[in-house]
Amino acid sequence: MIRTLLFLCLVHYAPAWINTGFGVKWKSFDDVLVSKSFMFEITNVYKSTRCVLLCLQNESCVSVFYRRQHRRCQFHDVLFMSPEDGEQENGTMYYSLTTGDCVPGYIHNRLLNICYQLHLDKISYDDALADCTSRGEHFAVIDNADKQNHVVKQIKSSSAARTFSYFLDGSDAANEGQWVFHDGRPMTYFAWRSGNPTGSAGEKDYIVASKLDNAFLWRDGRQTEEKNYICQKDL
Ligand SMILES: [Ca+2]
Repeated sequence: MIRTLLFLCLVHYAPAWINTGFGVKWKSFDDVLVSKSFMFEITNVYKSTRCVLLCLQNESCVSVFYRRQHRRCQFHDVLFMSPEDGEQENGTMYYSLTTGDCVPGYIHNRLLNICYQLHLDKISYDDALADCTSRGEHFAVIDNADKQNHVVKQIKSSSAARTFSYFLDGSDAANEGQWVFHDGRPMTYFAWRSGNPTGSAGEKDYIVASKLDNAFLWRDGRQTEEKNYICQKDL
């Protein structure tokens, strides 16, 4: 779904504040207000560009709403993927923030230095990985609790995304119990669901962030399973 959203115009920011970057107005988000889980809100802002500039100043900020009639900026650390996730309010302008090599349409958490996309089509591990690598990407690398918490919050922020489970980077196919990322780096952080991993040698060698309990904790999954997936673009 995210790939189908249209971009309207670029709003340039003061280059003294950050090296590269811009806000992208998501045309699909006209007249949409998301009132939940915002980071913070300020009042008495007269232009939406001011909201974009303020969002750029905070590395946690991924998207911002300018509520014109209230002259307020509403900052978020997630990207809202669907108008159905918000309420309708005339005059609200929505911007997503990307910088550097993270292209529009991706979720860019500058604080965590990750750039990624959720893919809401359910396909096999091999096909999902092939889709990521076709763009020079890999499955999302979750190597600390902050990234896990952020990605879970991002998934939960979308009414469509939160109904799925996702392939993430990491495998113990080469050596059972020795989990490594795509580049061979040993994994040291895990967000296993209770009782996982469950696989024995040669089976369940891949990581799935499971929708069970709406927690998106991990289980070890099989290569033949069909799941949704998250691709990450290196910056
Ligand atoms: Ca295994």
